[in-house]
Amino acid sequence: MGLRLTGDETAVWTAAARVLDANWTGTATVPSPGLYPHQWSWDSSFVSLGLARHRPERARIELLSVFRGQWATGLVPHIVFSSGIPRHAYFPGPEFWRSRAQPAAPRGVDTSGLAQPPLQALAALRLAREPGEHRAFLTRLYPLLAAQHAYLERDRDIAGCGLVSLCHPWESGLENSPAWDRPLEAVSPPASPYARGSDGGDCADSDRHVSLVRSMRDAGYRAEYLHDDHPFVVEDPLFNAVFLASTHALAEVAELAGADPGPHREAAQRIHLAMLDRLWDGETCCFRARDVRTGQLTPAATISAFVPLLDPDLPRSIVRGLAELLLSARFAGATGYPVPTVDVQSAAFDRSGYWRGPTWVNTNWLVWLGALTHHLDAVADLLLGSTLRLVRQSGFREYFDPFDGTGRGSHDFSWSAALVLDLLASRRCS
Ligand code: 2M8
Repeated sequence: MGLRLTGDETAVWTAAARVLDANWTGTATVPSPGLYPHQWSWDSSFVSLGLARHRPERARIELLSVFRGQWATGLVPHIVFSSGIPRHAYFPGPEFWRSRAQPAAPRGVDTSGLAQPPLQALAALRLAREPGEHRAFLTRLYPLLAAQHAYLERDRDIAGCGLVSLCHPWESGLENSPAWDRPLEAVSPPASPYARGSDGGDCADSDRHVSLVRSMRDAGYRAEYLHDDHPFVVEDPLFNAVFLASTHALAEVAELAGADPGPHREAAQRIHLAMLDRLWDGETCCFRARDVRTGQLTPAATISAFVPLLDPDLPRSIVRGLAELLLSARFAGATGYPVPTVDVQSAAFDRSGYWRGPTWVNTNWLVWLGALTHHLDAVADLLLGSTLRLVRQSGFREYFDPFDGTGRGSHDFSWSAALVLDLLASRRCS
């Protein structure tokens, strides 16, 4: 592997690589064969980031494979369903989403009709920085990425202010985060409950989640419906910060593929300004989600607040404010295994509640990358060290108790393994 790792790190590397091999289907990597037996969009990008350090050829296949599910609108759906998996293995499955009834959806494969944080361009650029010849791959991938970004700018800037709106909590990747509690109050639960509730969240909220999918599906996932009538419309710092980082990456991918980077640079500038204008709360020194329907910023301070560190043009005073909040007794300073996904001092914090408090490897990785972007070396080292401690102690679990590091959720979780490969490999450059 060409890295200088300690014996212990080599053991962690080997174990992580083994998880990715076990979860590989031949065309893609599932997040966890038992719980999530299909391909998820942002999981797949995280996996390709790790594979880029280990098996670049497979990273290319992984990155391209999610675009099998891309719609003619440019939407990269958050789930591409694998065929041959029993219907009851995951709910809601293809029969609920009914993508094939949509003229814009692909014919040969079932998908969901939602987006997820668009990490693909960022992953493609990082792969291109690994040794090897990447031009042909990037030339093939670039138009798919450009269509994905164009869809988000055209159909999902619902407020018309330069940011993407989420139309479902699942689009955030942080399904039951307290950031969605207020906006979800506007969503009527169905008359009779659905058989779900495996996500550790409130069952009424799970019902609202499924109800939102049904409304979108019944409206043909049309942009006009989302703009005019859909009850859940929220601008999220994490999603938009990832979109911004990927838009910067897309400009570089465009250059490498011989295309014009100019429009992507302009788009990045628009997103940068809109994030500061609409999501930065100067009074509390925190980025917060904005409910577009009410115009209000949501009260919850969550891990999403720190992901805008990915913006290379973030003003220095904001970077300092975020670093202070991150290290304070509300987040990293309060726990032995940072970073908790919710302010530990808030009433909504729940140390074992899925996205309501536990530490996750992928959010640690995003904040780590943001810290590196701003040369916050002590913060980056803290995140790298605590993430490695978590997986050494508890394995590649889905998420972890932030106080004692106990592993929770599924075992052998793909992005936990993949991002640890990237963290370990980054030591090569330090
Ligand atoms: C979780 O989300 C799915 C719905 O998309 C679920 O709760 O069933 C989240 O952790 C999400 O971020 C992740 O992409 C997905 C698969 O790992 O699971």
